[in-house]
Amino acid sequence: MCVVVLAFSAVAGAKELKLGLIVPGDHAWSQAAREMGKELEQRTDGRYSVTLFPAGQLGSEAQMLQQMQTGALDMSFMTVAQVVNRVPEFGALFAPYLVKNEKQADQLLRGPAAQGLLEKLPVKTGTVGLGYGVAGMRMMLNAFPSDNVAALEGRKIRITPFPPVQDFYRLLGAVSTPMPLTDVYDALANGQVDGVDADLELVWKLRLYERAKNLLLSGHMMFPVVGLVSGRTWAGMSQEDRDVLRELTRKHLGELAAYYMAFGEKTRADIESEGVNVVEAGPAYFGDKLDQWEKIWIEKAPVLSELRKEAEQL
Ligand code: 3HB
Repeated sequence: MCVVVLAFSAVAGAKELKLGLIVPGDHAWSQAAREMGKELEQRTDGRYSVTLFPAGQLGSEAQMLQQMQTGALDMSFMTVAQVVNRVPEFGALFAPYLVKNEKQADQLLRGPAAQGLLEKLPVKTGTVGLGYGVAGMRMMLNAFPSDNVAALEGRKIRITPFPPVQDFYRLLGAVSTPMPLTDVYDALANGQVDGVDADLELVWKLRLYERAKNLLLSGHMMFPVVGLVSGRTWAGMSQEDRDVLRELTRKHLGELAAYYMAFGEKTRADIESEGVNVVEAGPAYFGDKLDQWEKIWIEKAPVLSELRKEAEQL
């Protein structure tokens, strides 16, 4: 009898958290969300479970942010790119060559300036930012030889549409073309774009290398993800459950950096063996464009100077 009552009460109090992502189910962010959900269920004795909606099943990130505001969606692992559209200060995290690799990106995201930015989210977005993770460093995959920055002039480049990246490509003289991840392969195939701003995971998992053969390993920006929970969902949780959700989100997002460091090493060779011409590039490739970008963004996002100082210590 006692067992029956306990089992009943566990089910009656169970809450399913809906978590949306724009990335495909096999992307590392989706894996991290899945692992977080499993551990959350164990740690809360089944009071909470997580159901994933990957690949933009619930709409764009802008739509998911709205759904979290109304409480229709509980959680998202979302690009910080989307957050910049609501809170421009976050744009500072996309400063070119702020960090050298995913490991440094992760360290900087744990520091005071980046953590301080999370405090702006409840008022500006109606969500609570639990913690950050990374994607692979940004690079370009082009259908034209791009050994020299001048080669980018007038080219149509697929970008994730948000101001820091729009400014970057405008300064390079390229025509930036916003487009969801799912459309990129076809757009490269039919010439709608000449190149993409992307990371190695996308180039590999979306098989973009089949359609463009010049990989510019520039590592020009980090590309963080933030774990968000709806303010309404948060309000209905006990302090103990909130602490567990925060801890586990930070843990699983925090493991992404090590994953990408290893993934980058291996995948570069895999892509080269598919006949792709790989060229490495650093800040010198972009000449004075980087200073121009910095002048614009130090005004729009003054936290950039703190981030640069913290990055120097890494
Ligand atoms: C993107 O290029 O828009 C993107 C890349 C990711 C994850 C999410 C968005 O690795």
